[in-house]
Amino acid sequence: MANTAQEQNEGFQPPQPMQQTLQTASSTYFSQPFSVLAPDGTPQPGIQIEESADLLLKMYRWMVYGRIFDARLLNLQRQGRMFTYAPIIGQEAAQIGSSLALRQEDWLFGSYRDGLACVAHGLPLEHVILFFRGHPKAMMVPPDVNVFGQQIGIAEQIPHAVGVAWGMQLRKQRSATLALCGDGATSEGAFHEGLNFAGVLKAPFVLVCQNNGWAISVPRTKQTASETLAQKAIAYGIAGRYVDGNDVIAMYREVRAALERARNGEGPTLIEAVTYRLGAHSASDDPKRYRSDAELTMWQDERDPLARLHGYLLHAGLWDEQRQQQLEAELRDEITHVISNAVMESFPEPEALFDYVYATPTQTQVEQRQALFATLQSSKKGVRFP
Ligand SMILES: Cc1ncc(C[n+]2csc(CCOP(=O)(O)OP(=O)(O)O)c2C)c(N)n1
Repeated sequence: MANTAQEQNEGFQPPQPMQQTLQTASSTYFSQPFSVLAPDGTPQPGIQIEESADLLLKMYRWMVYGRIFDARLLNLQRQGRMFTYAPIIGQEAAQIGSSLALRQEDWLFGSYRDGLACVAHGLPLEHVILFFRGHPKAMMVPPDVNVFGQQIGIAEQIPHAVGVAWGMQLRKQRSATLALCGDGATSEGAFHEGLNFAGVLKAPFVLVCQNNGWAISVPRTKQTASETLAQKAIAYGIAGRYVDGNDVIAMYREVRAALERARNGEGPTLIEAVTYRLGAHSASDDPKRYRSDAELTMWQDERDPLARLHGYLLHAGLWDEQRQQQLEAELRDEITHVISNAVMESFPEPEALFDYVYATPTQTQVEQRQALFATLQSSKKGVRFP
């Protein structure tokens, strides 16, 4: 049988050296994404690891936590306990490097795939589960947690985050906002509108675009003719950075520096994190229909972000097999406990769809609610969902 994935698409390979180096006053786009660790976990020539052992172990713990809960949540969906799920596997370094670079007072805005970043900035894991159970409680973020509810509309979190950053600037707060998005989001109006406002207002805002190779079945090469996504920063007059998104230390350094510039009034940054979605787009996607096994195997075997940090920790004498087993056992217990509580929460009634849109529903909403109720009542399933 013909390999349709290879016939239709160029696929997604690690970046080749760029044909040109673009330079503006604020940005340099190196020919390769910035990285601190080579894929085998050894430091790149001439680079010192300045991060403390505590920080590196914290990064690793969070990445393992993400890898474990991601597999468990996909299983929950398969068991019918969540409506859908968007796997994170492969993007742990991009999300953890970004999230751990935040200060507590900074705000994080992520999409449906950014649950790990959200949890590492304080969102209880229960909220991620409730989000995929379609429960309104997912959006009721605890008051001391600076994480906006996960966004399902592509790129919509970007103008939200820019608006909050502008508010911080007007209130003269020394804090910033960080939004995460995917490569497909760069083709949405909200991406351009958000970055344009951010640039004009010099808002304390950082956008990490996780270029994971694919927007469902659309490869990065068909998304845009730009050589990199980072270079789009030039058009908005903001800083741009091109970073190896599977290198948690590189991500942490670049996002932390960008947030610091933002808080200092030096303007926003667009960071392209080159990574790869090792899983399916969502629980209802079959990636074998559009991407080759060889591509997946290459990223899995040679570019796994967990293996990279694990390699460094071993090399630095900070890790061993016994600690690995202890950590996994501990995290599995912790995650099992959270899942048991979250699945006790009943599925919301269909009308909950309308409950938190406006404090006082509009006439249109009242009519839509009645129409939905009538339709469900006349269906075989009655008024319950699913
Ligand atoms: C505004 C909007 N348009 C279309 C969709 C349907 N949709 C869901 S995911 C997706 C692809 C997104 O790709 P990307 O931004 O690269 O993020 P990824 O899923 O790879 O993390 C699309 C088009 C949507 N959710 N929102």
